[in-house]
Amino acid sequence: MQERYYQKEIETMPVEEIKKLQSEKLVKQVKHVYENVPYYRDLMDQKGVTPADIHGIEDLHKLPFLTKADLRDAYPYGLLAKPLSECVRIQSTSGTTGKRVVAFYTRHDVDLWEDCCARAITAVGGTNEDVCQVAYGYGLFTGGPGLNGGSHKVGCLTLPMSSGFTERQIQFMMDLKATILCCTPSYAAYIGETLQEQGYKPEDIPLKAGIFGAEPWTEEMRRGIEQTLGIKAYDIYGLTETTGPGVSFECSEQTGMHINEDHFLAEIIDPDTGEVLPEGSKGELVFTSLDKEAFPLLRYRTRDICVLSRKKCSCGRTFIKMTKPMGRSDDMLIIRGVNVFPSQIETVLLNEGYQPNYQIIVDRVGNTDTFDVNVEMNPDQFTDTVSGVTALEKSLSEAMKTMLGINPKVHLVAPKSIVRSEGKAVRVIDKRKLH
Ligand code: DLL
Repeated sequence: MQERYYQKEIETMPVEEIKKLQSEKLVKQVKHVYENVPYYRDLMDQKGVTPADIHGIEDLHKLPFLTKADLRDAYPYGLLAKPLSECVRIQSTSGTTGKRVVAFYTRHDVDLWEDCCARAITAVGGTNEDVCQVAYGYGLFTGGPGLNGGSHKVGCLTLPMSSGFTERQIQFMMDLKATILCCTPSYAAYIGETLQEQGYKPEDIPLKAGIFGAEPWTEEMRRGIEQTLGIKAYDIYGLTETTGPGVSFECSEQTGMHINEDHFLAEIIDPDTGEVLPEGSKGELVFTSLDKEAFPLLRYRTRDICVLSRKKCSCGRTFIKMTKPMGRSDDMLIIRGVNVFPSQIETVLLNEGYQPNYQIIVDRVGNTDTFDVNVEMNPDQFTDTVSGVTALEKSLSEAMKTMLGINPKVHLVAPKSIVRSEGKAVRVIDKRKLH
């Protein structure tokens, strides 16, 4: 595939020029924030730093961090840097615990966000000849609106399906010959499963590419979706606080996501000490939005753990790349003292020939953690004898022990008995209430 760019000059800009641009934007942004947001002014004053101390990106480390707790404290208007009369949109996080985070956008902010999504769609080969089916949720969640806006900018025929109503998704996909599918990877897998059940083979499906993100997914899951749908599956990352999807996106190399560095300045820190780590280190991703007007963020701690790399990319883009988030510094499970990432369980399931339809249930009885994993059987196992199923459960539990260091109790359950998600899958039920 010939590499396409939405804004070639920016996306392939020499690194030194990107850094210069970032420095200029940072100086302006810090001034804008200090002058317009009392909450930030207080944080900066407490740290003894003023806009006069910030001359470029080399001074970034002088600024205080901002956390989700700050966003909640300042809810709803405390971090607003523009009058409401200049804001045209709000979006909100998909979080179900605590107070929601609301993000505000001026027209300029929506525009830059949609540019980022347009870059992602173009990077997977999207043009005005494509039919782009957006099956992320629409509404307060940023997935639908972001990719919808990007798809318009590219000039694709946009199918604003939102998530759910899978039969209807499939009917539109087939009748209107959708070529690009945008949704969560778990929903893409479910759509693939449903298509298969209806007797469609990969070559019957008009799709050529998928843009999947908003939740962790593994390389194994990518391969599964690619095979079932007969497409290339690309990752996309973002968070409501920094606009939404499109903060970073995958290119033809499919080896990590390019961060839109003209808008977002990335750092990796040690989540325990806050120390900035050198390129190539694994740590918590921190973003500074360089030119967002209404809801600018300086050094926002995402809690996502990943690695950054400036290794030359064959696609020609010069933007730094981030790996898939490898977990979150705050949702990693600690079970009987062992760190467990749900993505590790997913990897084992796919390696052992199961579908990634599972649920982890953690509880505490007395002082001991219980660790159960419900996994859907493959349809051919469903007819097995009880002793056969017990043997399969034991062997899966052993495979998980090799990966994690501890044995979960595995329960094979009937195919399709774990509730399918139309948005982000609920993989973990932690009944311990440790937070
Ligand atoms: O999930 C924005 C989005 C929509 C991204 C559509 C991609 C596609 P939030 O609901 O605020 O925003 O959740 C943000 O989701 O901090 C990550 O932990 C996780 N996340 C987002 N993209 C990925 C990804 C949207 N590609 C939080 N891989 C982030 C793994 C992801 N985790």
